[in-house]
Amino acid sequence: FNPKDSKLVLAHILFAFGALLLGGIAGVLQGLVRGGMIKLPAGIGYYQLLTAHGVLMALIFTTFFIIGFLYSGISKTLGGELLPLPRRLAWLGFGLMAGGTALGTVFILLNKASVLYTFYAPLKASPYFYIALTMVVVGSWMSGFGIFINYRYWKRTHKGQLSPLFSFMAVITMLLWQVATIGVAAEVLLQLIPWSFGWVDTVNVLLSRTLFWYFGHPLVYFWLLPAYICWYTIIPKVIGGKIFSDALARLSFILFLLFSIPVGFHHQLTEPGISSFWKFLQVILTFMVIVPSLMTAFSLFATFETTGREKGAKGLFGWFKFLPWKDVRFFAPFMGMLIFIPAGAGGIINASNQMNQVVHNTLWVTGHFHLTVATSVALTFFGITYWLIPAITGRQLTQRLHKLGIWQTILWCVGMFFMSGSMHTVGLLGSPRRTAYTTYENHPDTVLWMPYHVAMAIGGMILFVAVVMMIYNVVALMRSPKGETEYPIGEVRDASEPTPKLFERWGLWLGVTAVLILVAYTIPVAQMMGGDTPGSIPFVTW
Ligand code: HAS
Repeated sequence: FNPKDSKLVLAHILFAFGALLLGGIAGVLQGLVRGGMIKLPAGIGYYQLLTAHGVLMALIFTTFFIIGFLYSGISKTLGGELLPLPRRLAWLGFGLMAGGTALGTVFILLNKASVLYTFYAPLKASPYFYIALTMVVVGSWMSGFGIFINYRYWKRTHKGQLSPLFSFMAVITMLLWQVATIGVAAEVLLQLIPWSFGWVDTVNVLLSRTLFWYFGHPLVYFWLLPAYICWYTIIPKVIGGKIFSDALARLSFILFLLFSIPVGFHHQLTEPGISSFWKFLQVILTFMVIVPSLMTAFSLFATFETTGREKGAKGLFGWFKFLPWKDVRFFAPFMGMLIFIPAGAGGIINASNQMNQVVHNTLWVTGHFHLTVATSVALTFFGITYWLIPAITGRQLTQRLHKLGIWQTILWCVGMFFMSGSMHTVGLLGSPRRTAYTTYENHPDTVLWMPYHVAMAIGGMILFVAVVMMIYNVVALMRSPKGETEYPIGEVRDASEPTPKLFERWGLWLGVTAVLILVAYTIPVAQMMGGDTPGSIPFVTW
């Protein structure tokens, strides 16, 4: 691996795990507070810790890891090293993001930004928190531009050739991110910063939430797609097989680009001010974005089965025995896939308007995203880490590390079973999310919730041990004996269909994406800006 690229990738990955540790500490503490098991000293607040947990885990750990991983794959698949300009842009991005993270964390710890990871208005943070977020987003744009430049250069120098699957997927992931972050950038720059500095007195709350969710839903696919990159391109190689279909994989990523943005209203189904027609339209589009995940599930089963059969598996499920259960590069992402089945089913429940009325703003939703991002995605990222660090630093992934990784994965799943399981159950009993410890004056309905809150805290403690173990494993990876570890990128099965050239017509896909966004958002946003939202008194100006 090119040493300059190795440094760049490693910086991102290690920063990500630093954020995971801090976010984990904040996470376990807020869980214990919520469960009524501890009281915080020195005036530290529950919401302060919850903000630190959400920001560091969901926004910082993920973004740094993803950019590091994507750059590693770009370097590997587009000629063995990065071009100088993309590498410089990535370092600039890293610097901006790291500076933004440090600034934001300081303001959260000072209790000047206890606004949770969604920073909804009218909760107001210090302007410097929003500036910190801007630095993170602008930094990530720099890194995205670097990936686009490297990809374009490769396409120009390899006329008529299909780009490597990994690089195609990395480009879609970053395109999705750049288009999505326009929403949050508009919210922060045009609304929250002027308002928090006191330059304007009011903020259009509905518009700010809409801009947030325009970004917030594709954000979850920005987390998911790198995990899918691993499932599509890395896992086939790790299990000794081949990629089932290059065309299917690319099509599923294109569908994510098209359908993951114009769906933000499914987070706002209970909000007044958006007419049911636009909510309905966005719910339909949400059901469209489930399709590429179903395609992914199909493709994975096909890969497992064809590989197993080539190795001699018989019967309907005989291939199961041929999977490499003792290989952490497979085991951790596989547990992520397995858990993505109930996690995805939960998402479909959330998206169904009537059922959303039951689960919205309850702990069910918290349970949902701890299965999706905090298990399916996180375990896949951990699975990647086990080979990525030794591959780029010239070390070995030893048997001991495989074992440690497998135990870490099991511990994570056990912790998550207790935590997310009780969140889902107590959510259905009505327990709200984002609420500090309270006995609700011993209201009889709420007394039932308490044992679940305690089970959540116990699950949280197990997960915290698993976080510490993961950090230990990262340190162990950095110190493992010198040697070689493969960067496992799969090849496509010979029998698969050729990939249509159309799939690389970027102008076309970006154009369709823009049209879908305009259809889904123009009228409702115009209504919000004009103060003419459904249900409002006509001609009222806000
Ligand atoms: Fe979600 C809320 C709908 C997926 C994350 N979601 C959230 C929030 C987060 C989040 C963070 O419609 C909370 C935001 C907040 O703070 O308020 N979500 C969906 C839907 C999907 C979905 C329809 N979510 C995700 C993913 C996330 C994520 C992925 C992170 C990475 N979500 C919602 C809705 C809300 C919501 C509403 C708002 C709720 C409210 O009211 O506030 C879909 O994309 C899910 C599709 C997935 C599948 C599963 C496919 C399975 C696969 C695995 C195959 C396994 C194999 C191995 C092959 C259909 C690919 C098996 C092997 C064997 C041997 C068995």
